[in-house]
Amino acid sequence: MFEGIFSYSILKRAVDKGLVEIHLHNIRDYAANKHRRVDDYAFGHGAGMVMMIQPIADLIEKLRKERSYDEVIYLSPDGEIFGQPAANRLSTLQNIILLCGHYKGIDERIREHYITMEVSIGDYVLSGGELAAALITDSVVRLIPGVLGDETSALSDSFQDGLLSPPVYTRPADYNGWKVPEILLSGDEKKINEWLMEKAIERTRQRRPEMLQENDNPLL
Ligand code: 6GU
Repeated sequence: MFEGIFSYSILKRAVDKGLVEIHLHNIRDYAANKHRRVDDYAFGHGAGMVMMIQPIADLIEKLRKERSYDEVIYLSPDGEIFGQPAANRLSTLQNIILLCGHYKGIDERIREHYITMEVSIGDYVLSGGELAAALITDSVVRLIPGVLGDETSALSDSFQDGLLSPPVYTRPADYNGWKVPEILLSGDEKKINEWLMEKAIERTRQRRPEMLQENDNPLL
């Protein structure tokens, strides 16, 4: 599931440039039984399988001998909803583990003894944590200095200043009568920046009004 995602575009470039290392581990490779089973029936519940402690514990113990980890993150719908502030913080760390849950979840003792942070990507249920792990990886890696060509572009992303992005345009300035706003062609940088900020605020007010209320946006 991950190989395609990590083999293209910005993630691939980041890996090729040596700016990040991404290691994939298959929990099944750590199963102690010959059928490579990593799940078992839940104690005290009818339905659903639970991921066993031993393969996960062995993998985490092995990794912790190789390097120290700043966070061991469990991807689960009960986690804290992931957002840009968490992406920013994770991008400053050295090493993190992303553990993908499956089935009904992982044995609670793994959460108690190894997990330092639980993350969800939204209020819907996925069949496993892999898509969430890929999404988090993308959002974190692109913030590592040197990963994006234009150093400033991560800072001007939607959300980075608590606002949605203003509209953008490129050539031609007139496409069969559909015109680019005059001000963007004026060359007046101050006026242009004021216009962009106004449009960002207007778009945020129309589409995500709650963002203007949140966290005392210093720009407003
Ligand atoms: Cl991180 N995992 C699963 N299985 N479902 C989710 C999720 C994670 N975040 C939202 N739904």
